[in-house]
Amino acid sequence: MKILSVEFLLSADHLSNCPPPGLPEIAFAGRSNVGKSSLINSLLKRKAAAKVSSTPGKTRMINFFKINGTFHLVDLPGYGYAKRSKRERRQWAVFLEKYIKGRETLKAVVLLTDISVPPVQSDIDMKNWLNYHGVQVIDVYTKADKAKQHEIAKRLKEQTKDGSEHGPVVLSVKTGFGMDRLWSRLQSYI
Ligand SMILES: Nc1nc2c(ncn2[C@@H]2O[C@H](COP(=O)(O)OP(=O)(O)OP(=O)(O)O)[C@@H](O)[C@H]2O)c(=O)[nH]1
Ligand SMILES: [Mg+2]
Repeated sequence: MKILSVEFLLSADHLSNCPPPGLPEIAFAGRSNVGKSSLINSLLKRKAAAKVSSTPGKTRMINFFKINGTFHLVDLPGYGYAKRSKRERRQWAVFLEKYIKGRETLKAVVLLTDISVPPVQSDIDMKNWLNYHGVQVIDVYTKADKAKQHEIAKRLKEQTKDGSEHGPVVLSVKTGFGMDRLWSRLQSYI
């Protein structure tokens, strides 16, 4: 995909603050610190379109980017960040639910998991919940640069058992491995 333009649209904390629906949209979800914002920057070949941090909890609102004037990429805050107050986590869960259920232009959710860290209950719950609401899920195992070849092979073997139509995409933002594969999956939705 040739990136001709990247426009940061806005940060929203409520469905009514989101940009008017129109263009197809792909959102990035996963645990805090898994690398959602880094992946968006890497896809867009921009250093800092989305804010990245080594401390979890960096992204706190839903951030919308308009690409080539034709589609949106959406950076979601991570889930499972323990340092947030209960109230804040609750508010966030309600908003996320409204966004996923109510956003008619949402074409797919890229669900990220760290390849070296086995999925935790919140990852499984998220995937089931997205499936339940009929949302297309693109499974991505990231940070492959940190994993050994046999770990990658093992994770892929587990994943093919879950009956998904397509296998997951394994990638590394650090090395660029797997990025083309992810782009071609994204393009099938936009
Ligand atoms: N080794 C390695 N590190 C990565 C990779 N992708 C992201 N990181 C690092 O992971 C950390 C978290 O990255 P972010 O992109 O801020 O993570 P996030 O999922 O957006 O986090 P929240 O906004 O807190 O939900 C940063 O230190 C990144 O440099 C990768 O492919 N390989
Ligand atoms: Mg982030």
